[in-house]
Amino acid sequence: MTMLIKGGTVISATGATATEVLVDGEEVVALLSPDSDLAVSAAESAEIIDATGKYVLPGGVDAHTHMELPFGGTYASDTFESGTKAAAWGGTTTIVDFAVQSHGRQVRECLDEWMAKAEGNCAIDFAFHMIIGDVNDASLKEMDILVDEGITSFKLFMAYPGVFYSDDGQILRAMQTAAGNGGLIMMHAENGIAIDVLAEQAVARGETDPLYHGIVRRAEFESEATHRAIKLAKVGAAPLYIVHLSASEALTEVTRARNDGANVFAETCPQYLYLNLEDHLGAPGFAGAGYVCSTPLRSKHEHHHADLWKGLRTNDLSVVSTDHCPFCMKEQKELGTEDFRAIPNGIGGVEHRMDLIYQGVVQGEISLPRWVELCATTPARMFGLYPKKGVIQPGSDADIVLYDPAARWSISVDNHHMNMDYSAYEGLEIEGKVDTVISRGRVVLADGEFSGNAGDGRYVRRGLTQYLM
Ligand code: DUC
Ligand code: ZN
Ligand code: ZN
Repeated sequence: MTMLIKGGTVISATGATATEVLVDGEEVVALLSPDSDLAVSAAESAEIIDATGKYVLPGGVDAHTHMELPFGGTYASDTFESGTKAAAWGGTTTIVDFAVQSHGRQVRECLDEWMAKAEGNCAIDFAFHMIIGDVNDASLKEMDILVDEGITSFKLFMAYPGVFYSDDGQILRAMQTAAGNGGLIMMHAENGIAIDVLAEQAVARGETDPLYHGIVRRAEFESEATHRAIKLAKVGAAPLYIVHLSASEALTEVTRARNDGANVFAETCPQYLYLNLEDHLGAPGFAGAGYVCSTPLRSKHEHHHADLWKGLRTNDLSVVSTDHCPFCMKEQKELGTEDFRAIPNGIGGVEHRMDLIYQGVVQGEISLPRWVELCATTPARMFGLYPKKGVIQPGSDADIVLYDPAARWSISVDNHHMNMDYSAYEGLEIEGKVDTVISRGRVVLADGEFSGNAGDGRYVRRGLTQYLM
C-alpha cells in the first residue's frame, strides 16, 4: 500500500521545499516534484494525505526520556505506553530512554528488566541508552557488549552521591572504555558532593521549600562539573555529551572545548528555555515542587535563556531533548512537603518539545530547518539512528509529522496526554500544532484522533554516533 503526502512544504535540516513524499509500507520511497509525471502517476494508486498549508517534517527524536524511572521512593508517572502515546501526540516518533544499572546490580539483568517494561508497550519506536550506576570491572566489560548490541551511549552521574554517582576515577575508566568501543559518554554534570553540603545547611536553617532546590544547585556546580567532565574526556580520549545543560556558565565551558576542536556536545531542554527559578520553582505554596528537576531552573535575573537560545543557533547546543521524567503533585511531589530534598526530581515534557521549540522559530530565535535539525536530525545522528530516523529521504522510516503553522492553542493539564496531574507550561499560548503523525507508514494521529496502539513501537538497535567533529 502506498501513501502520497501532497501539497505540503517538506522541512529538512537543510531547507524547505514544496515536495511530495511517497511512502510504501513502512518506508519513504521517493521525494517527488509536485505535479511531475512521477507524482501524477504515483497519485493514481496511493492513499492521498493532503498536507496543504502544512509543514512536513521527519518525526521528532527525543533522545532523553525516563519512563517508569524509579526515583526518590517512587516511579516516574508515565509508563512506556502512556509516555510514548503522549510523545506521538506531540510529533515525536522515536524515544531513546535510559535503562538503569543500579548500584550493586549487573548491567545485563537491569537492561533485561528495562526491555521487559518497554517491549510490547510502546506506541512508537524506542531505543535505549544505559545508565552505568556502578562503574566496575564487570560493568565496563558489559559496555563493550552493549555497543555491539545497539546500546551505544552510557550516562554517568557526577551528582546524586550514594545513588547514581560516579567518582572521577570511575568516570575516567568509563571514558577510556568508550574510547575503545566507540560509545558515547553522556554526563549529568553537577557537583553532587558539594550540592549535598549546601542542601544540608539550607535544611538546617529551615529553608525547606522547593525554591531551595534551585538555590543550592548552584550554576558554579554545573559549570565546574562540566569543565571537569571535559578535561576527563580529553584525558580519556572519548567523545562527551553533556545532558540537560541549563546554565550559561556551563555552556561557556562547552563552547570553549568545541572551539578547541574537542568532540564535546551538549543538549538543553525546553524547561531551561521557558521556565525560571523565581516564577516557577519559587511559585507560592508548594507549587514550585512541580518544577523541581536537575539540573535546576535558573534565575530570570541572569541571561540563561538568551544564552541557551544563542547556543542553539551556534550549535554549541546541538540537540533539544526533554529529560521527560514526570511525577504527579499528589503523592509524588508531595513526598517533599517538609524537605525539598525528598521531592522527586523531574518535569514531564515529552509531548510538548516540538511545539515549544517551534516557538523559537515564531520568535525568530532559530530557523525552520534548525528546528528540525535540533529536534529530529541531529539526535538521530548523535545516537546512531540516522538515516532510518531523523530525515525524510528514500530508505528512511516513514516517521512523518504534518505540522499546522496556522493553529493556535494553549498548553494545559486539561488537554495533555502525559500521566501528570499538572502541566509545567499551564496556559502557555502556542502557535502551530501537530496535525498528523505517521509512524513507520501508519497514520497514528489525524483529525484529533489517536489510533496508535501499545506494541506498535519497535525496539531500535542503534549504531555508533555519527556526529564526531
Ligand atoms: N534529573 C531529573 O530531573 N530527573 C531524573 C534524573 C535527572 O538527572
Ligand atoms: Zn541527569
Ligand atoms: Zn535525565
